[in-house]
Amino acid sequence: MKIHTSRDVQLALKAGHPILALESTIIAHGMPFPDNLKFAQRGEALCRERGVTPATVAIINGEIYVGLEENLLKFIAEDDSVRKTSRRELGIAIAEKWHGATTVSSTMHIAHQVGISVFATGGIGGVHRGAEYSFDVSQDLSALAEIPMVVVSAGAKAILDLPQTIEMMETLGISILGYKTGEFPAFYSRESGILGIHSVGSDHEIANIYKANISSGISSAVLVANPVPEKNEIPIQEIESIINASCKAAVTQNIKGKDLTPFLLKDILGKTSGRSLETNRALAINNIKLGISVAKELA
Ligand code: PSU
Ligand code: MN
Repeated sequence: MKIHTSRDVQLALKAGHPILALESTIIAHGMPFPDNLKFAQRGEALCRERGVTPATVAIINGEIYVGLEENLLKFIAEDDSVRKTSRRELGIAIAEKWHGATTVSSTMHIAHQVGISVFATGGIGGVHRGAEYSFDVSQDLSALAEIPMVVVSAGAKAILDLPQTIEMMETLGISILGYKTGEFPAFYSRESGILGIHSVGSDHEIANIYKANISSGISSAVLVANPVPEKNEIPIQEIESIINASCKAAVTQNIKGKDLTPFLLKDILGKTSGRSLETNRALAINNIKLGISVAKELA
């Protein structure tokens, strides 16, 4: 696999300086333009301000990039031909010269190939509601099961069946850590009602658990579940009926497979008059901040 690493990423890799991997599906398919570009630029700037090299991953014309120059970041944010590309589609994207935005699964695969160990996203994919009929379970889970990295998230997206997602992660051997909470956060909301998550209090503790996993020969990921800041959350009682309505709309309009998550995020954005976008932005930035400190601990 030929990978274009940006100059900054190359230098940081050589010197052993901290690097934070970032995905591009959240930019291309998770948020509308131009809010997505502003979010991506802010995330990268935060990394730099705090002494960490950002490594946004994407595919341009079938070539893999780790670390995007400004013009490529803009392209990913703006261009309609950029396709959502998960791990199973990597070979297709390369051979068929796609422009691709990488999901959690493909970003983890690529970041791990170049030796980056920390990655921040918004919320991971998981077991969709009604998966007992649709079998729709995100590849994010199989990637988390197989790739030893620290992934910082605000839990799994609330559009999913969260209890089933947690069960599946247990089966797959994924270590879940609640950041300063024993309750699994629900993306837009801090609470999900799912208790019993192992709570950690610092970036140092996260780094130690990851190192202990590695030295034990464990090859699955450490998923950090970092609740959205209180001031930005949409309480679960408020968002749940909206999510239900959006899930119904997806069934009525026969939206399935890889189109489902982007459809739901967009539909919820409409139904909340943009409030969910602000929450998504805030939680993703909050995850980048924690990812930055964990990357520094591990460097
Ligand atoms: N987090 C967000 N917004 C997003 C995603 C994560 O806040 O759009 C993306 C990630 O790329 C994740 C994908 O891998 O959603 C999940 O898609 P699916 O459910 O089709 O696996
Ligand atoms: Mn799916």
